[in-house]
Amino acid sequence: MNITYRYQSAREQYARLGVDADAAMEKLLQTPISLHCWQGDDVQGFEGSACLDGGIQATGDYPGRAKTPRELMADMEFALNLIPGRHRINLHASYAVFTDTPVDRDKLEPRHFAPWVQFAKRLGVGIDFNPTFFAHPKAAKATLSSEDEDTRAFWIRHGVACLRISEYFARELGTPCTMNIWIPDGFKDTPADRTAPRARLKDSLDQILSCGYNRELVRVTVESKVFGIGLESYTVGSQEFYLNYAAKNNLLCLLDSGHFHPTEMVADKLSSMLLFQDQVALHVSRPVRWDSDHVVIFDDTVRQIAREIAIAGPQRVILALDFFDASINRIAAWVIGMRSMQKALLEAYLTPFDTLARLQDQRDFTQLLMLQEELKTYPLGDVWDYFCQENAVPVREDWYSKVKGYEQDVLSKRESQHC
Ligand code: RNT
Ligand code: ZN
Repeated sequence: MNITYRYQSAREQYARLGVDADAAMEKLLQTPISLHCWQGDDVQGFEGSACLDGGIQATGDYPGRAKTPRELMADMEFALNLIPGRHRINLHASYAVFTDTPVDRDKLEPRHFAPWVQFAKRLGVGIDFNPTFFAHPKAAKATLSSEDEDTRAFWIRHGVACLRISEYFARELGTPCTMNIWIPDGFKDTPADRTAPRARLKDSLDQILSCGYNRELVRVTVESKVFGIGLESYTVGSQEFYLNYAAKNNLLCLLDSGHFHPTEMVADKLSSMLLFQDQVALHVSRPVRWDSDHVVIFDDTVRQIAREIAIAGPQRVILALDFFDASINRIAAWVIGMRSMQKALLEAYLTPFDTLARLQDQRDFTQLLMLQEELKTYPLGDVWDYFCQENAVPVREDWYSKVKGYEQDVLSKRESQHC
């Protein structure tokens, strides 16, 4: 049936609930999501590193991994063309492009990211950034919390270098850069001293931030984690550590949906955090039994997160995805993750919150439960299809044949190689 016709019918059904479907689609256009480059190459980067460490892991050996800047950029562009709306891209320091002699991470300069700026300018997107505190010989034991002063100084220099690069992105592209700090430091077994590593992390962050960066251009976020592989008993950068550090230093917290105890809901944290902070940043991910970084799908966790974003207003939540699945077509992984997040946001923007909140205030929990359940079968898909059509991207599963074509023409011709 005709997409426009279906949309008109859906629009009427939502209007009866007091929901404006046109406004919901407009809001969705105003909700950029930062597309993480690292799904395209299993978090390998361009430094020739063979294996991932730091307690994170990409499993699978699907052919066609991007191995060069040119390939990764082409793949990201291909994916972005199948995702409605204008988004951002999210880079790691390990994706520096060396045209002359490579330098170590503490010597990185803006010029090493010039090709990314050119790429972002051509696509009309902003760039977000992440220092890379893993997959490096000096990260084998610890980074910003290291007991070895030379190692710690190296990573502090890396943090400062990344602030300069983030300023450069923001200046060049005319949009603030979110720079997210995540470190893998922690212990496999019960630590003797929980305090000293955290005190060193605090001091390292103080030193990085005191370099005098431009806070208008760069929004620093700090990402906590409850555990990682080989770091089961203790992580230095815990939630309490960063919540307090961010509050004291006027930074933002970044919540990754895979970084909490399995029954904790990130969605439930947003309303509390946003009463005390202007903004919160998110890494939307999908943990399956552990922080496995599966592709984001339209599940209850993501739908609840989307609801909180809709209630708070999209400008208060800095949204990025974070997953790396090497067992499926990597471009499809990006497209599925982004489109699923967008569907969840659209559903949230189409929800009659005022009515639901009134029922809650009236303590009419029967009607509230009834309406929440009935809403689940409202014609979200009709609005979504129309949104895709209007934004000139394939409707429903039509995007998949394009990815398959690209796989045949481009990805399958790449040499296979995995660690
Ligand atoms: C790791 C963190 C971190 C990384 C990326 C690559 O558990 O989630 O954000 O996934 O920076
Ligand atoms: Zn993350």
